[in-house]
Amino acid sequence: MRSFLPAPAGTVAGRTEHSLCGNTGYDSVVKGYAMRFSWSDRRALCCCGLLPWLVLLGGALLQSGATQSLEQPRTNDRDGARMVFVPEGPFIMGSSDADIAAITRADPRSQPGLLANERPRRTVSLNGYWIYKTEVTVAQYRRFCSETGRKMPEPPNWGWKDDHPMVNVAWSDAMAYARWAGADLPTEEEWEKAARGADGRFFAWGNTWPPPQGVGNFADVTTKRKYRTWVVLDAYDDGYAETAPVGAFPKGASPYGVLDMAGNVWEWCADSADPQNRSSANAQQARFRSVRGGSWSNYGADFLHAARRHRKEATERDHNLGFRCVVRKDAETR
Ligand SMILES: [Ca+2]
Ligand SMILES: [Ca+2]
Repeated sequence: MRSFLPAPAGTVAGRTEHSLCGNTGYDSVVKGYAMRFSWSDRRALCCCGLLPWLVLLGGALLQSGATQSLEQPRTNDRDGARMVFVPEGPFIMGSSDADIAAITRADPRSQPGLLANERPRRTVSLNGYWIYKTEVTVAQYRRFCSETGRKMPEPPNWGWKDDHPMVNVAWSDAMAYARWAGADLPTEEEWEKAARGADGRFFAWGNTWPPPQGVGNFADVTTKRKYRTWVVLDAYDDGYAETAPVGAFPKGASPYGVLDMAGNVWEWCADSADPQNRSSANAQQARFRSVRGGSWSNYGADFLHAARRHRKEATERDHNLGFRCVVRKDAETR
């Protein structure tokens, strides 16, 4: 029987997951508005004399600044990565004790003690930024190596596959790539907002656990066929034993249309994760760095919910750990 997590505190009362456009994607919403004005529609509007009013309305929106937050998706010319825009404004970050209890109830295999560092649940406001729609791929990283003379790391045991996420990279490798691409690694705040939107949902896809089929690449029955002693999601089959091609699960898109924010590979963030050194984000000497999102080797709600905070030694290279980049709107005007 499928269990459903209660709506987190702070969710707008009376709205369903669907009304919060969980799987439609931010860019799709923008495109949806554009599609309504076909040429035939425009002719009809002209005939009715509405066009001048539309022009006036557009001018008023521009003057009010209302359109400034609706930045279009764009491509990073450096590496060809597709990026979606996360508009400025507040979102709900972290977990309350009640949230942690709800996750543990929905998935009794969860370890609530590991989630204590997500507290408190709070409102955080960020400036606008673009984030890569998918994890950086093997092909993109290979090109970076080719142009900079950097050596590719050892491949995972399934070999390098061009459209799969890059793995086996240390934090400094990921940061070097981001700089080469004219970008940065996301902060934990940027990563979490891109994953769960502004409505305080637990997972990128909403509040449903176990996950609906097709929302991401996790430790599943396909994984179990290859790694027979592993614990997996017994009723979930995504078809991939290890990594999957990036962006293969559009049903799991975050409210902004960002893909694989749960599963496929963990993602390096910019932040220091030294327990005594949390405030010095980006400190080059940090021994530990934050990683977010879980991977193809995780099966639990405790690992796959969007607020999960995990860390790795910055020099560690792992077959389930990659990254994606951000480009900040304020960085473009400097
Ligand atoms: Ca899988
Ligand atoms: Ca991921």
